[in-house]
Amino acid sequence: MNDKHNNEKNEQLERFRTDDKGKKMTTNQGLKVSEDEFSLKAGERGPTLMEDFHFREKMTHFDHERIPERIVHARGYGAHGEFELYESMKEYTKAGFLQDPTKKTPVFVRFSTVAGSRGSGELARDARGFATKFYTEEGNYDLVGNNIPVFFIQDAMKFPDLVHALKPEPHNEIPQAASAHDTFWDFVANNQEAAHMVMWAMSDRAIPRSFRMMEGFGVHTFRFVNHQGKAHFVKFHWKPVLGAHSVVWDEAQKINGKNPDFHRADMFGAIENGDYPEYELGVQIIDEADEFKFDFDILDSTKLWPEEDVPVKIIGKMTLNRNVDNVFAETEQVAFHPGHVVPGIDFSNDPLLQGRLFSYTDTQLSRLGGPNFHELPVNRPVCPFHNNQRDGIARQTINQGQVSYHNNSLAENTPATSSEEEDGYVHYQEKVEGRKVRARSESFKDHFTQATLFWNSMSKPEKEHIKDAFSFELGKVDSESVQRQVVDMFAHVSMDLAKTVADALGIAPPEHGGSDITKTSPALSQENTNKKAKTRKVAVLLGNGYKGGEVTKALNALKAEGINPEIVSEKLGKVTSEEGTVLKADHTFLTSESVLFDAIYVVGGKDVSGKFHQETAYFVNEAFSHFKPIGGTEEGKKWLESSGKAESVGVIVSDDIDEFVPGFVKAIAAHRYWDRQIS
Ligand code: HDE
Repeated sequence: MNDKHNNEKNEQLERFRTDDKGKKMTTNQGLKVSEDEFSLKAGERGPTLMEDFHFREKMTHFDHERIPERIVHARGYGAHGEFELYESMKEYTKAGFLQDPTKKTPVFVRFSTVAGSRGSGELARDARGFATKFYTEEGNYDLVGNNIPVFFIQDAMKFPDLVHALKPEPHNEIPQAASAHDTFWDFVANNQEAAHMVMWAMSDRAIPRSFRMMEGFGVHTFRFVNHQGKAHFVKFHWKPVLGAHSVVWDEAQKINGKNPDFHRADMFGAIENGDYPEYELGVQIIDEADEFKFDFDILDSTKLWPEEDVPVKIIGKMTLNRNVDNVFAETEQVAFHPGHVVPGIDFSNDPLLQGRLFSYTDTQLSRLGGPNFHELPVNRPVCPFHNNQRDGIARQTINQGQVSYHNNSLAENTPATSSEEEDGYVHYQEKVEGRKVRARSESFKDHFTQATLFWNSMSKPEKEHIKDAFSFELGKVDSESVQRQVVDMFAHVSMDLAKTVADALGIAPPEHGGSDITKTSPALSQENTNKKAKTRKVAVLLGNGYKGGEVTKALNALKAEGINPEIVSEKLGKVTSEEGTVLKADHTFLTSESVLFDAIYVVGGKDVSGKFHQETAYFVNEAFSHFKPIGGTEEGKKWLESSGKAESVGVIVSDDIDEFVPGFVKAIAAHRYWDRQIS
């Protein structure tokens, strides 16, 4: 049993685990196998025989190993953990897992990119899924969110259109995992409600440094309902303890080539290392009486609630502390659904949410092959479940007894329903009236105010990145008409933005536009996030002939700060100091590159080749152009000085390790030096 961080869910999963190591091979029927390399043939060079049941079973199973990938969010990474509450939320909700701060709730989280296929590069410019399954004593509660707090469309009716436009184009299946193509931007220009989310998607948020450094949002407005039946509107937030950080676009594209598994490797490594990713759960709460107090409709998923207007109350923390045993069994087969709720959490009339409540079960039917996917180990609730649903493909439960209907007398009318007092789920009795209409509410018609709010809230470098992102994406669009339409559309967000992009595209600037919105929301800028050096990866460029004592001291001091230094040299194996001591290289210049690290520590050595110098120059120049912190001691310091970089911000050099380390740690925590100029 994997008893590290044991909990109810882990105990349940344990019943399904099996370890084949050290066991005798059998068929699926339990028959011991005597030969597994050769099929049964009529003579050594003869044809294979039909009666070879072992071959047939092995091949048949293999032939059916794949299931359809998720229609969106196909590329994902899952991990187990637990959620602990800081303070009881009983004033607002009767949800059992939000009552008692001493109680921990097991969770499973799956992070994902949206557009790409299952094997696509993880550094795509894209929203990220952030789906959490809470295994509560009252049943599973799924918070199926994204790392962007708003969405492209307002009504679920348009979701198939959005996804068709975003996915690779159907005539040639190009491009993979990218929105930089004609159909996506044609959709945007002709469905202008997308303006706000597109601003986020073109921002640094769409290229996170790590799943560990990414916010999560429930997006829709939900309801909290307390024991007295009083409801409040609520929005959910996950705030990463390490802060929200991103890479730069050039880096993202290179990472996709060098290590398309970069995000999952980062998560896997952090959890195995004991650097458990942590996210605080926050809620924004609006009294029902205040529903119409805002200059946007709180049912509109293209709008956020500015944190400065509706503060985020931090109510608990989730820690991810266990990697899955088997990616297919757990991460691939997990089935999330925003309709998996518990008493005390209810829906709003957001038309996007309402449509999702249909789609998620429906999609599992084709993906997981039938209606019994709730029986898969990862999906089972930790509380018992009883009802009159029966049979279906791959049913595992053996329901005993004669009765499978309600009402009945033969089983004393059980399984019995529960009253509200007995924690039966009772839908919030919102009064609803109106005519049946297919229409967009008048209150949903402003598409640009919050897009401009987002733009206004960005720091200068963040604005530059957005301009570059639009210029990149539209630069990949063939249709000049689409380029024109998009530039004209975003002129309503910012003339500065639209003009810069038009210039980059070589088309005329927009004639009309501009915005008189001046409001900002500082919480939207990643400049104002938590900044920590802990868990950052540093490449230590080391060659033979370094000062052994000094380097070991520096590495130990970095490790003491929770930083992960990894040695990069010309060859794997020993790197020998001038005293004859040895450090082991983790990577070579061939197997790694600066884009895979947060910072570079250049040491070099007295006995290095010209090639080492050349490789170091490439490594450092690239990191420097990506605004990364760079440190140098010994030969590295000299090299940084002679190349003119030592004078730049975020470049820390010293001959004294005691002085060097604190300065370098501070630089690593700063993440990037956006205003760096090549001196
Ligand atoms: Fe999803 N979405 N979605 N979505 N979504 C799916 O369900 C859908 C939306 C989100 O790791 C699918 O099991 C519709 C918003 C995540 O397994 C599917 C609409 C948000 C995941 C589906 C939306 C999300 C999905 C595909 C518009 C953020 C991955 C596979 C009405 C709040 C969950 C699956 C995982 C997955 C439908 C919009 C988040 C087809 C119809 C908004 C994180 O059911």
